[in-house]
Amino acid sequence: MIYTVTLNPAIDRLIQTNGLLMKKRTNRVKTIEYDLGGKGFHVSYTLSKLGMENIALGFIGSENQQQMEEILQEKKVTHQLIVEKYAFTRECIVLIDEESQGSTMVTGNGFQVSRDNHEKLISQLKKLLQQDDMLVLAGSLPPNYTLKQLEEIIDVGKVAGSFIACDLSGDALKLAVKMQVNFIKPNQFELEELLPPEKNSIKNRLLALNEKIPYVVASLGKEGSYVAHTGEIYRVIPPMIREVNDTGAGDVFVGSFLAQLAQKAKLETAIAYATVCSASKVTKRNCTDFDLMQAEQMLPMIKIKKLEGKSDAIS
Ligand code: TA6
Repeated sequence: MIYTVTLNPAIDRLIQTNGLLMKKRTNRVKTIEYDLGGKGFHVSYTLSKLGMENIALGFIGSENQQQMEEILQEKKVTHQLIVEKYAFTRECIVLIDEESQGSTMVTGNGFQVSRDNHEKLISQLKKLLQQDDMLVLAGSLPPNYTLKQLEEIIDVGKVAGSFIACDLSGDALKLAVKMQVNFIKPNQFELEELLPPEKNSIKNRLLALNEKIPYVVASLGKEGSYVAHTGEIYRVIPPMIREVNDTGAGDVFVGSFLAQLAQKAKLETAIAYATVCSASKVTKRNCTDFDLMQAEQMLPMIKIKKLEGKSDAIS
């Protein structure tokens, strides 16, 4: 089974403005839509869409529980969430304009998780997790949630012997690296934070991380990604597409990559599917959707090259 954990859940409020979105101007709303938010939930949605059984774990606020549950139901996300009383699940505002030239996100902070609820999550994970399972930890930590608490969660996965995938950032990501989880997906800035760029090319930084972490994906947005596994580095160039809303593209990448790994696909197949599914997501208006048929049509348009020698370049 694959378990995703969303510690800091969210409802995405997608606001499309009339005309071009501009600073120092009154931007009038054209449409408003609510969508699933929170990286772990997005990964669950992707997994389900690709036919992979999974359960979304984590927390949900009691005060707007019904709204969040309705979105989860509509998106067919199977979940076993722990309710935090008197708390509101945060809203993340995603702004796109009429021209739909990419999105801007403003994220809420989220609610504090009580000690009791953290303990409940730990016991739930201890009961559920087994060796063949995958544990996916994705998204920001709730306010005042400590690294120690995150460490306890990763520890349960370690003790169970599960495959642990982390899409985390900042100190949480550093902890995941220190604890030698199985998969991380830093972006370019996070990669620089993990290992300073002065002496290190991307390739060397990835190789250093790959000594501890079996799968390292460095995402470069429109520029594609690098993937490191068993000491080999792959440079991935995505298809050229018209960007509408890139919010959630990273989550689709993680979900489709892990779906392929869970099915024991070859690494290059996992990379290819993750790249085209996330490219398809970028062409969609909302924050979760992607189209598998459109994605598969893009398979011949991507380049995956194993890097030889010292160069980071792809020819
Ligand atoms: O990756 C997109 C997204 O999942 C949005 O839906 C939004 O809810 C946001 O990320 C939350 O990110 P955070 O890092 O704050 O957990």
